[in-house]
Formats: sequence, structure tokens, C-alpha cells
Amino acid sequence: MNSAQLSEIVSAFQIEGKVESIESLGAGFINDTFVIRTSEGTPDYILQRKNHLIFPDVPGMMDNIKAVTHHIKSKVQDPLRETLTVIPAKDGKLYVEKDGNFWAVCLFIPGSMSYERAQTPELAYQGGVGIGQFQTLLADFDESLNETIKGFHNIRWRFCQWDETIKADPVGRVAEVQEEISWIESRREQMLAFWSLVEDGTIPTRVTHNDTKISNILFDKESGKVLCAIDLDTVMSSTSLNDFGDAIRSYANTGAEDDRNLDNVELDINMFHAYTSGYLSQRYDTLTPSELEWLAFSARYITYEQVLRFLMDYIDGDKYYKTAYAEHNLVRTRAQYKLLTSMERQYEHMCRIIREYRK
Ligand code: ADP
Ligand code: GN1
Ligand code: MG
Repeated sequence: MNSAQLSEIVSAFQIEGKVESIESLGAGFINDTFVIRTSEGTPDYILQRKNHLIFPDVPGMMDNIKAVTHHIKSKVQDPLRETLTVIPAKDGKLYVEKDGNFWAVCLFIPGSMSYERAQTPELAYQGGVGIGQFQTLLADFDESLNETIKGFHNIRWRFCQWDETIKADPVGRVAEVQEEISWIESRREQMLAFWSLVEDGTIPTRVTHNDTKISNILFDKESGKVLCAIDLDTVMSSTSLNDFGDAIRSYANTGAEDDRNLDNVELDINMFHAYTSGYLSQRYDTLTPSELEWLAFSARYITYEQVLRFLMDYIDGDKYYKTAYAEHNLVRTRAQYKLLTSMERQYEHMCRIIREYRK
């Protein structure tokens, strides 16, 4: 995509000021993100090419984002910094479609920071506060939301995709990943048993973010306090446990998500503690006893799901996640599996931290 093409797309949106530059940004695995800088005195913006192979209904997804951010804005003190602001196109739509691609723009939140790794427990605490607040702000949201990705955290549905992918073996990789496949199969019933509790209503369904890794939260550059959750493409109805579990997978990993050196990868129980304290400071009174009981397990569930998704994409020929090198998805699979086993080993400790909260 050259700069003339990008400028043409940007000119279709209701942007204030003169565009000075459009630069690529971010390490997201799904969309392409750019910062639009404008002349002094006017806002900067974020431009995104939304991946329509992954999100089949981008207009429906943008409707979700608009509705959810509108709801949040009515409740917060600083509506331009405490949630995303969607900028419509000149024709009033929330996106621009060009040559089969879908583009969307939102305000760049000034004075914000994002991180790829949690460096301190204070940051993890703030991240937990942020997702707790996000869930609280949306607790009374009563419009229906489009399901932007079918069965996103539904392991029963993921197993349907998994079984088909293994059967099809489209690029002939199944034979080389037998050991990794056995990691998934040996925990299949355990994970389905957890999901049954969501299906039978034992664990309630709420409006949730569904992609709570640390890079999807903005922090205030000066105070270090959390500002808001971003990357709202997957806001849907699900269990709020998944938001907790996915964040633990990200904040409490001592290594990188794609670490080649598995010795680097462990669950950091101090980070777990810090994130949990932040999250429960906002949510403890609202969570049901069954949600509290399964909170620690949700970290295992989501990490397991991530092992499955990375491995399934590897078997499928790397069609879903952006990859930087040939075995990237396999490296991610192994690193996330190492994290899962570390969580399994420290599970009792994780449960104790949750039980002892507020004592
Ligand atoms: P992806 O879906 O590809 O993960 P994100 O929406 O998470 O894309 O955006 C990628 C990165 O861009 C974020 O981690 C953050 O650093 C930055 N970013 C996104 N939206 C904003 C915003 N409104 N203001 C400031 N930075 C943003
Ligand atoms: C993707 O879009 P991004 O990079 O924030 C993915 C998440 C995964 C994550 C793994 C829509 O998140 O589900 O957990 O990568 N998002 C989607 O890093 O699939
Ligand atoms: Mg993101």
C-alpha cells in the first residue's frame, strides 16, 4: 500500500486538519494499523485496515464498536480519552470499502502508551483495573451485539475447526506435530467440561472484550494509570472469565508469547497477584461464586485455547495470524504450551490468591 493510496483512503473520512504523515504502527496480528498525524491544533488519528478474511462482517463489527463506545462515553469523565472515538466516513458510514478492503478510523488518544510486555506489577495492577472497569461500564449495556467471529472462545466450536483441519491436513504438517497434537487431545475433556458450565448457565454470560492482551490497553503516559481498553473488534457476549484469563496469559508470562527459549517462559505469580488485585478491586462484588471459583482456571483455558489456535494455524498453512518466519506459529505453540504447564504447576497457588482476596 503506497502513500498516495493511503492518502486517498484517509480523504474519504471526516478528518480535521491537514494530513502531514501516515505511518505504519503496531504489532497486532490481525489488522494493519497506521497513525495519521495532522497539523498542529487538530487531532491525530488511527487508520486500520480491518482484516475481512477474519472478520466477515466488518460493517456489523463497526456497529458493535460504535454502540459500545457510545455507551461508555455517556458514563466517563473524559469521553475522548477513556474509550475509542470512531470517526465516520464522509458518506456517514463507519468504514470505507475500497478494492475489497475495509478501512476504519478512530481518534489517536493523545498522551497514551501501550506495552508489549508488563514490566512491573503496578502496570499489571492497572491493566486489571482497566479490564474490570471496562466490564463494569458495559454491565448495563442491553443492545444486542453482532458475533464478529463465530465461537471465538467456544472450545466446542474450536474443536470442530480443529478436527476438520487435522483431517484435511492441507499442507502435510500433521505428521511432524504429533507430540503437540497430543498436548491438545489429552486436555480435550477437561476443557469441554469447563465450557459446559458456560453453556448450562452456571457461569454467566456478559458483554466482554475477548482480546485483553496488554497491547490492547492504553495507559496514561504521565501517570502510568490505565486509560482504556482498545482493539474492540471482538467485543461480544461471552464469559468475563475469558477476559481475565487472556490477560493473565499476557501479563504474567515471564517470556515472550513467541519465545524460542522455553526456559524464559513461566507464569510469574507476582504478576498474577498484581493483575488479580487490580481486576478484583473492580469486579469482586459483582462476580458470582461460580465465576470466582473458576477464575484461576480461565487462565489455563485461554492459554490452552491459544495453544490450539496457533497449532491449528500452523497445520492449516499459516492463514490466520501474521507470521514473521516459517515456523513462527509452531514456536508460538510451544511457548504457550510451556506457559500452560507452568500454570498447571502453580494452579493451587493461583486459586489461593483468589480465595484470599479481601481476607
Ligand atoms: P490489532 O487489531 O492489529 O491488534 P490494535 O487496535 O490493537 O490493532 O492497535 C495496534 C496498536 O496501535 C495498539 O497496541 C496501540 O499501540 C496503537 N493504538 C491503537 N488504537 C489507538 C488509539 N486510538 N490511540 C493510540 N494508540 C492506538
Ligand atoms: C490476536 O489482534 P491482536 O493481535 O490484538 C487475536 C487474539 C490472540 C492474539 C494472540 C481477533 O490479537 O485472539 O489472542 O492475537 N485476535 C483475534 O497474541 O483473533
Ligand atoms: Mg491489538
